[in-house]
Amino acid sequence: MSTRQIDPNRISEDFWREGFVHLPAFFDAASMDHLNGLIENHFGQNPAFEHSDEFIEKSATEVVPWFPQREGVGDFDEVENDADFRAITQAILDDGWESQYCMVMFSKAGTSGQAWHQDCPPEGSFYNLNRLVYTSDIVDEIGGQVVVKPRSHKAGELTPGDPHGDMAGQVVLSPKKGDVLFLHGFCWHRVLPIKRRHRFSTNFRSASAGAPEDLTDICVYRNMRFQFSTSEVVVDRTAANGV
Ligand SMILES: O=C(O)CCC(=O)C(=O)O
Ligand SMILES: [Fe+2]
Repeated sequence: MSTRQIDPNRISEDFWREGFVHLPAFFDAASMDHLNGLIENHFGQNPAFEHSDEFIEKSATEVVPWFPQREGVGDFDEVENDADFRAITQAILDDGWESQYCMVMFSKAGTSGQAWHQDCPPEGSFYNLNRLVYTSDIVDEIGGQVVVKPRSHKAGELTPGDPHGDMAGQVVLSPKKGDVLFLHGFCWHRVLPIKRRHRFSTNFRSASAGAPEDLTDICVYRNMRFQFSTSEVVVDRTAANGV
């Protein structure tokens, strides 16, 4: 039985108003330490980047993904199957929602984090729900804070502009070990540069009923739309950017 005091409907209301909800101390430290150890082991200290140089340069995004469940690592299932975690997801996405995958994202010290983006094009009727779990603290000395623009999930396409520039109204979040961040895929967000050590987040991505599997294949940045499956810039937005 869970000892958490949560009201999934209230959380869902906050989520739909703001485009995100940050829930502190949701998972206990011992299970987070266990997952964090697996992640550290998997990546070692210096993993290779899988993306092309063009992507890294244009997107100003440097992350290395890992899909543990696809490799038969079952330890992450406990988070995914947590009853409260699922109840909140159900309240937000309603019947028919599905888990897409569990993706750990690794960033090395000295890398640029992630530029402003939307995980999928906002003109479609489907969207992804990021369910980000933090297995270690995101602290100012290390960097890698998550920046969100509240209510932007209803504001249409991310505006062109400086990929990493500050935006009016932005909120900087520093999730701690065991925190969960529910984040709408249309909500404008970025990750600040990683100054020291390395940084992880683990995303139990899900989507509403009927969403296609390749929903997040095209990501919207301030200077382009990028398609991961083909490694192509499908829309160049630099003219609109004035850059
Ligand atoms: O790593 C994070 O904290 C945010 C990652 C992100 O942009 C996403 O999961 O869509
Ligand atoms: Fe994202």
